[in-house]
Amino acid sequence: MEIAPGASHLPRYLSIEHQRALVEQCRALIDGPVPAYVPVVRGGGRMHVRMLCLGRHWNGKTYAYEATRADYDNLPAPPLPDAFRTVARAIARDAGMPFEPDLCILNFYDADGRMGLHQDKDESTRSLAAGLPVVSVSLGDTARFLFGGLKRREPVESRLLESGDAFVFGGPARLRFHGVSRIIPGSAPPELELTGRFNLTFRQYDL
Ligand SMILES: O=C(O)CCC(=O)C(=O)O
Repeated sequence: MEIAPGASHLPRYLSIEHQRALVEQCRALIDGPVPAYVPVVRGGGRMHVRMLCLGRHWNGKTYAYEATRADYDNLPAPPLPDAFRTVARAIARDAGMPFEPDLCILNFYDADGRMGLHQDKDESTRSLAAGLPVVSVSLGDTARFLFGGLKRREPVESRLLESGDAFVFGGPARLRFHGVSRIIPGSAPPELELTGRFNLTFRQYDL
């Protein structure tokens, strides 16, 4: 369902079995050999999520992508799992967007998790100019997702992203401001046995 030119919300995109499988992979990854961490960003503030970048690392101090986590522990970013790449490609195709994802930012939100309004604009100039999308997958607790305009001061729409939903923004919507104002604790499907929310945002760094 297109909610604005270039932006689509695909509610209940993933079956519960598919969600369970992805949640298992997310759990293993965030507590694996290269664990998720809470980034401290340029201004010194701590983010309100645990983050793990796959395929390429996003450095919260420089806002640049790199192979190793120079802002934290210098460990290499783990590869993007094939199962993740496959689902992201399928979502983009169903939203009518060309996409060959090469990185994913995996965020874990606990009951107090949130993310301020921001633009995703650290991918390559060519990728941004081509409007290659950001593809987002939500798992677990529902999030109140904020979707604004191309300028911070433009009006912001609030929309609930539930477990299994996909959200895509590319083309003219690629640089729209977005964020998460709150998590609704206890709203995850019981089959997932998950307290909190995983969000996967896929991007294609370059053409
Ligand atoms: O958790 C979400 O739905 C949004 C995540 C996000 O904005 C980001 O990773 O840039």
